[in-house]
Amino acid sequence: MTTPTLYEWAGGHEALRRLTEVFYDQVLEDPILAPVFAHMSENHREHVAIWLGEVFRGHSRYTDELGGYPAMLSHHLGLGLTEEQRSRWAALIARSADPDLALSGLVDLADAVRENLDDLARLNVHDYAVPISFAGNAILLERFLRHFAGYIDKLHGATTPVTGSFDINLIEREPYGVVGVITPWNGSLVVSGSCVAPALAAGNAVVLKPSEVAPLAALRFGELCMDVGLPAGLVNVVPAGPEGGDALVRHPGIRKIHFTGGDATARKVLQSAAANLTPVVTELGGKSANIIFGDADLDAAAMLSAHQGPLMQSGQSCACASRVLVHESVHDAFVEKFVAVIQASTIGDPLDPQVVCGPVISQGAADRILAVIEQAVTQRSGELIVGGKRLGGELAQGYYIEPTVFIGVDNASALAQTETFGPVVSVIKFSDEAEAVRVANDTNYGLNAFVQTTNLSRAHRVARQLEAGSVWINTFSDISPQGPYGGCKQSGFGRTGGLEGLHEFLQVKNIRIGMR
Ligand code: TXE
Repeated sequence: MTTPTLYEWAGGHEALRRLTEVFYDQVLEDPILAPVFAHMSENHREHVAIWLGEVFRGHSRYTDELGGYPAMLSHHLGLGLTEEQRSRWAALIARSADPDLALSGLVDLADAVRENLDDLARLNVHDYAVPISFAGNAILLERFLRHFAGYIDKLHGATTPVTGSFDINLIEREPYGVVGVITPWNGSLVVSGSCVAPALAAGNAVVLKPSEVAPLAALRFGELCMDVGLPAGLVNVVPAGPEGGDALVRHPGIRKIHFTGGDATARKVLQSAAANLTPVVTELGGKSANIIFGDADLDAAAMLSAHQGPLMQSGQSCACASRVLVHESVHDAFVEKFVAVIQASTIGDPLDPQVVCGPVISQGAADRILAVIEQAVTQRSGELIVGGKRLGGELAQGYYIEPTVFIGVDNASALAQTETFGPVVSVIKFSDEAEAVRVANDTNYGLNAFVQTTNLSRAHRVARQLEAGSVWINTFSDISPQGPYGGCKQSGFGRTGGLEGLHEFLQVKNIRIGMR
């Protein structure tokens, strides 16, 4: 099969082909983008054409004329998957006959990520405005690749006895085939790593669909996969919007979906996946409680709560500790230290290494967050003591929202119950351990929970009562390849990381050999 030209990929659309060419002319003159796009192969130009097509479709009056565009995407998907992907997958399975080769492939990819950490960090900044001081999360991608590479030659099954017979009863785990990974705009590399690495280690091929808001780092990752010589088609980065995501979920060639994003989208994904009964893992939002007990180290707790709360990614993280539950005996002392850390933090240009808090992702997000704040003030959900406004002055051009703190918050209020996905936290006072646990669990979400205490027995006791997939005691939500990460309740189901994360990309087969 001949590789379609850019014009063909543009669905024969002159304007889109021209847009892509103009895009390239501009990009190759840009000091930041040129290094990223200059040595992009024809194959990647297709992806950029598709990505531009999505932008084009959204902004142009050609929508009707381009009506068949999603079809082009599923054509793109269908074509590769049916003929080439399967053969490449089959090649990979054959390769797994030589685990050393597959293992070295993932290790080479981890090395390539290591060599391009600065590049990937800068693309993270361009993707979702995460401060460069925090954009180095591509190192997690590298760690996931190294960790799961180690599993490639250790994917073993089991045998079990069969009552009253000498039959051999084998339990084997096999790859699904081709899996789809859909990532959100915040932390696309971390989510990519936590899904793509175990999927490959398990012997699957992957179609990775980054968010249309933040495709750059994922595209670069796709390129690194090509650069290290992974079989073409093993990792396919398809930047597209909701339609593209839906096309991926509905595609009969996709045997498993890993979705990370909001719960509203997750419901659509599950509905679409029902068509082919495609199994889905969902990693969704949170409204995590951060419990500060009276015996906690308040200076450490204030620092952690500020960064795990409104500062890290401007609160745009599923792991944002957005409900701070403080024991009445230390409430005022803690709030004073907490506010001091927030007010001492540098807010500004995410490319400035001194900056710890950058803008939010879009005008829409800024408007939504300001509306949440205004509603909380109007409904007296709590007392606004810090922030609450959009920043002006030299930051007026950007979507900067002040880190915002409400105290005396009613946990039943929308402020405390709805994921804001912005730099807004609620402080809630409690009087005893049972009340803290009750309030912490009084949410639809269950992704993370945080506990600050110097009492180890209490830490263990409380951790077991908290309804959350991960509980962090006196530490940040330091996601690692070794630990299974994921939610309960409306924060989703399934896990990434650890053996649990690997098993998400393997299906179990029972083989019984009759011994007569
Ligand atoms: O999500 P969206 P966003 C959560 C976070 C917040 C949300 C923010 O808590 O709620 O994600 O991310 C694609 N069929 N997490 O705004 O809008 C879309 O193109 C198929 C949790 O990006 O749900 C994008 O690629 N796909 C998390 C992706 O879905 C569709 C870590 C997510 O988009 C689609 C980070 C459709 N119909 C954020 N519509 C965790 N728990 O680890 C959109 N998409």
